[in-house]
Amino acid sequence: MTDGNEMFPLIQRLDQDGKLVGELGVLTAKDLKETYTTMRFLRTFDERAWNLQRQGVIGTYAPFKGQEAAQMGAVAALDDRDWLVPTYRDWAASYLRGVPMEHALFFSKGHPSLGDIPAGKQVLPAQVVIAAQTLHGVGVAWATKLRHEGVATVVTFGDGATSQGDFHEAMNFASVLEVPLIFFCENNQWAISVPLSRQMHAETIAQRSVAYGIEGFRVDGNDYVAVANLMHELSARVRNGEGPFLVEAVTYRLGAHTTADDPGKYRAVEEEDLWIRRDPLTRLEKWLRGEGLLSDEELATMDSDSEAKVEEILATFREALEISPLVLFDNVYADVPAGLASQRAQFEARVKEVGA
Ligand SMILES: Cc1ncc(C[n+]2csc(CCOP(=O)(O)OP(=O)(O)O)c2C)c(N)n1
Repeated sequence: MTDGNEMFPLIQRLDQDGKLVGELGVLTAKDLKETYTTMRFLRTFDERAWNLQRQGVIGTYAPFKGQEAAQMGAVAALDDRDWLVPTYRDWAASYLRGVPMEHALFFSKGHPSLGDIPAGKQVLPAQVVIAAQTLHGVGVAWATKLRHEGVATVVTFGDGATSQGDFHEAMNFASVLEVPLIFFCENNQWAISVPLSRQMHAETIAQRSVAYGIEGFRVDGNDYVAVANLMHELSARVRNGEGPFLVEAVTYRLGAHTTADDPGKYRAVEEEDLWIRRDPLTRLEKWLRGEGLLSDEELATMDSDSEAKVEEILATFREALEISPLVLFDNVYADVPAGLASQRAQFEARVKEVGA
């Protein structure tokens, strides 16, 4: 049997004790401090979103706690012209690409603004159909190739997505067409309650690249330094026509799959404890402290700034909720069919009768 671990050794630069075991590479200490500040804000947001669901303010939400380094690293090397094709959990990655954080809340509410990606931002709306976006990613990357744009596209997905047919079709298409695409798998070990060991018989996801004749990589997804450096190298290579590539970022979902499930029912506390010790934030914090670049006072400031930013996001979100329920009928047809127009009229009358 193929030994995937031997073929695709885990790339790491910053170990779980926050010690450099490689080089900072293209990153500087300043980059890492900024990254940590953003990570801390994202963690604050994610935890607040969880509480908002519990308070009934938002609907189902998929937390990304634990996956910050993987998501931030995935897009670290992209510039304005590159594309990101994300899933429902990739709010950290989307945020870095210019999608306002309130979109995560819009998504949970089915709010129509969730599709309003700001003009000029090369991000697709979050995909919830597992692995469908891998094909969309191929389409985007292929289009940029046909237009000779020389840009990189990153498509993100979970480990469970690699069990779907769409993923394999996408890998095949991408390799045959040699598109400038990086398949970025956030292997967080669980597809809801199904562990990786019950998803596949191979040791690694990276080795799936072999079957499609492309290069694969396995990186410590909780190590921002390793992920960001790898993505710098690979995005330069895809822009240069050397793609596609498959990256398996080995990480862990520290929370529930979504606010609708309880991981305590399907996974061991010992496993969670192991990964809490590998928390990407703790790791970066240890390094920054070791370098004398982070103090308790700065952490306190980061936290109060993060809280203030979250409050601003919430204010924008609450304001956006003040919309007519009739928007349900907007932006579907240019010429509204008679049946739908009549439904709209009936709905409008009902809303007037009972209130929105
Ligand atoms: C085509 C399809 N089948 C099933 C589902 C239901 N579903 C939602 S999330 C999920 C698990 C996905 O796991 P993974 O790809 O590892 O991503 P993660 O949620 O861990 O980020 C499933 C099966 C879906 N959304 N789409």
